[in-house]
Amino acid sequence: MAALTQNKAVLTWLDEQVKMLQPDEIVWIDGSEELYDKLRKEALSTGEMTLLNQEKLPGCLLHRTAPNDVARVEDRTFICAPTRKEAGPTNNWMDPKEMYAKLKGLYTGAMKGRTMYVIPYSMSVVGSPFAKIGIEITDSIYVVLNMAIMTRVGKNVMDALGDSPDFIKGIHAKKDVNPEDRYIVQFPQDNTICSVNSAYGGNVLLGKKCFALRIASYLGRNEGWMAEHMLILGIENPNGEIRYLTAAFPSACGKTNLAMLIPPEGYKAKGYKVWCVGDDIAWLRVGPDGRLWAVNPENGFFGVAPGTNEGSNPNALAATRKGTIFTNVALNLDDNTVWWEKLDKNPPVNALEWKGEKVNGPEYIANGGKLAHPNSRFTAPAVNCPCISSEFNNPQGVPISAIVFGGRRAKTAPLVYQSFDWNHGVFVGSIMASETTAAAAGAVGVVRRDPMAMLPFCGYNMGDYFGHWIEMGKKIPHQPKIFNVNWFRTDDEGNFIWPGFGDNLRVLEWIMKRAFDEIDAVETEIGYMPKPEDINIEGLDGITLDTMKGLLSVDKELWKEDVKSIKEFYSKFDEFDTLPAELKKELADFEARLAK
Ligand code: GTP
Ligand code: SPV
Ligand code: MN
Repeated sequence: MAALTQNKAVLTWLDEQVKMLQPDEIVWIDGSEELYDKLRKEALSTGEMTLLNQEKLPGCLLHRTAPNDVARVEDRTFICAPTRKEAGPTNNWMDPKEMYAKLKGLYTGAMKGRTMYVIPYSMSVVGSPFAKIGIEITDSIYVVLNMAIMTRVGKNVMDALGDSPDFIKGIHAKKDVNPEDRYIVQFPQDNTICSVNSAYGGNVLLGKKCFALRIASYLGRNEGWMAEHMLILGIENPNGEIRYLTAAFPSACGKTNLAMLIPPEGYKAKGYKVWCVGDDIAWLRVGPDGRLWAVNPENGFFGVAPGTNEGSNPNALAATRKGTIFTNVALNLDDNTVWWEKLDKNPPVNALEWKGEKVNGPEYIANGGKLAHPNSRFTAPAVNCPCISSEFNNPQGVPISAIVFGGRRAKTAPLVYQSFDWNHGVFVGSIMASETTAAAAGAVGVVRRDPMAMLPFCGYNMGDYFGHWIEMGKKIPHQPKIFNVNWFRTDDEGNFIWPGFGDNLRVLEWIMKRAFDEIDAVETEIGYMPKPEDINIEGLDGITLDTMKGLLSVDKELWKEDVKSIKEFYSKFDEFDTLPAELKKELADFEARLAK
């Protein structure tokens, strides 16, 4: 098949890869519906995908990954910078030469008897000055069809690249999905990503975490911008004014849900609306007006399916009703639709669970089984989302008034607090902690430090990353205010106290009022906090002023314990001495406030 470009750098790189991978055939993905149709048919004929009910779910497909290949694999993810110092103490590192040699062994002949697909894609609007171009080669139709939803793919991307050698190289070979030889490797200095022996989302859709966070965070540091694991949303108030915020929560901690939230009845009645610009990744730059501006580099949502329903997130559910690929959810054999935990109260009786085994749904669940994998996902086009922002395709992005950090903490962290200033906000982000989730392989529910929700996604030394945050603060004349939230505080029985989901708007309202200096606050050891009566609880069942006092309480003893664990985490950065002095000072000041 004819190449979609005459670009020498591209063609030379491809030639090398073809020699190594030895595919039978090469197919350029030109972005045409015709080609996607052909690939869909092929994937259906081989059983790689299942066609769903085309009346209820037009254009929707189901895919199952190997049972050992259902989440990101952090222990097999590497940042291969020239030195270990550049990768830093929180990333796996291997000497690039050694890693390239290992990968060459795994890649050689890996596409024999297979087709190599070449996917030219743009992160952010094609041709925008802030967009970045990548080319992913893969032997998986699943990857092609997912990339077509998640990014902007096609010949126009190659046209936008022209003769430039400035593109991110991505190689993915599925091989036999052997977990022992699975590697997800970033070479930030070479603009290169290599993935092998996986066929699961975050490991293989290379535009997402590998490029738009790991490589982009490195580029952002060099070029003076930021790539963050953040949703972007706009809150339209009854005057029609829209104020934007970004929020960084770790994987499976509520970004997609917050980004698409539906205002509670009382707010709706007053005319509040929420607009989604992005649900996972934000690229942030200082605009000519001195504000921080954010774009979402993606074009779709790779969202967690379980828990998504008419009550929790009707917008996400609506987004999945057409043109969506479902991964590792259950199949309802009676009507050929999909099901996952908490979709509704009627698990299909006649079902294939996520691994493809035929089961009686209600019985299977009664015996402790899960019909869908906890990290099962939907890949849905952003345009499907009923609350997609009119600014979604604006290459300049949207101006950000508040940055929100948050995680899953059963105790310690209150519902919301505000940092004293930018540097204190960077400190608040750097000490983020959260219970681990099914989004990555490994134990679930263990509290770990996950600064800025970037622990698995920072493409360089995280101490230097903190330094970059401090430096960015100096370059933003009109800084957003920085906050921390926790939707996940539990009572003595382990139930979430705060209702969450749409009702989180009640907290965002306070955040925006603070961002625009429209309300005062209480100064505490950890930061500024709302007066309990300043969070609107009108129309909330079972939440009283006392509940709010509890949710907003600061337990100094718990925070003193937390300081011990913060120190332990910070001490990781001693080895290369990259923790900024500003953060050391913030920690000392915090300790002093707690000791008072
Ligand atoms: P990634 O795509 O992995 O980055 O996840 P995410 O941060 O977008 O998380 P998502 O919104 O998909 O939510 C993950 C899980 O948290 C789902 O099971 C949700 O139902 C649950 N969740 C989201 N928001 C809330 C909330 O406000 N309260 C509670 N209790 N649970 C929530
Ligand atoms: C996450 O784990 O944060 C995700 C899903 O958004 S993945 O694409 O697998 O990274
Ligand atoms: Mn994510």
